[in-house]
Amino acid sequence: MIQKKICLLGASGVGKTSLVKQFVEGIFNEKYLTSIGVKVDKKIISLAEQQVQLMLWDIEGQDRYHVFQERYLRGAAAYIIVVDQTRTISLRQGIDIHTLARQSTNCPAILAVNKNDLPAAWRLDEDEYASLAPLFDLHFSTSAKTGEQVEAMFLAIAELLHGNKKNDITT
Ligand SMILES: Nc1nc2c(ncn2[C@@H]2O[C@H](COP(=O)(O)OP(=O)(O)OP(=O)(O)O)[C@@H](O)[C@H]2O)c(=O)[nH]1
Ligand SMILES: [Mg+2]
Repeated sequence: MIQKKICLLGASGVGKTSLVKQFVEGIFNEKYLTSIGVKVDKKIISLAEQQVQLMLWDIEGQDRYHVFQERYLRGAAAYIIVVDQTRTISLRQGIDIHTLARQSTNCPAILAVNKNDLPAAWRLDEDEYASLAPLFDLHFSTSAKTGEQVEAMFLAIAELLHGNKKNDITT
């Protein structure tokens, strides 16, 4: 079976851990327990022709120590930049992290605007959207709480990576 490493990146508290938990376990927790280091979860996705095992690298918020641990990206087939629609600054932080990540990998990048069950503190106007959209291969409006677009996002990523032999991890 092929394996694909996918990193979740973004500022603290945007919902990286919650997205993985919702996708892998179908659980959501209101309590905030900040991540330290990295935790890897696995889930098998069945595509039409074959199964893909996603290895989800849930990484601590990159604003924590003001350093970007690019070594976490080694071997990644894709990364998800998670931003929080209730906090405007998280978009700027997400784009900064994306810029840094681009210095070490050219793999597909996905934007997840999370917490879509809560009122939005910001919305992109047409010009902003036009400049942001080309930076990402896919983008989603997710909720780790309701599960909206969570499975759809990981499925779309698996499909995008399917057939892309680069960065396959074989066991
Ligand atoms: N309403 C709502 N709350 C969310 C959502 N996603 C995460 N949260 C809450 O936001 C807080 C932070 O979520 P985490 O998943 O721990 O965020 P994180 O990005 O992993 O944070 P760090 O590990 O510190 O980088 C928690 O209290 C979650 O319950 C969501 O989609 N909707
Ligand atoms: Mg976390």
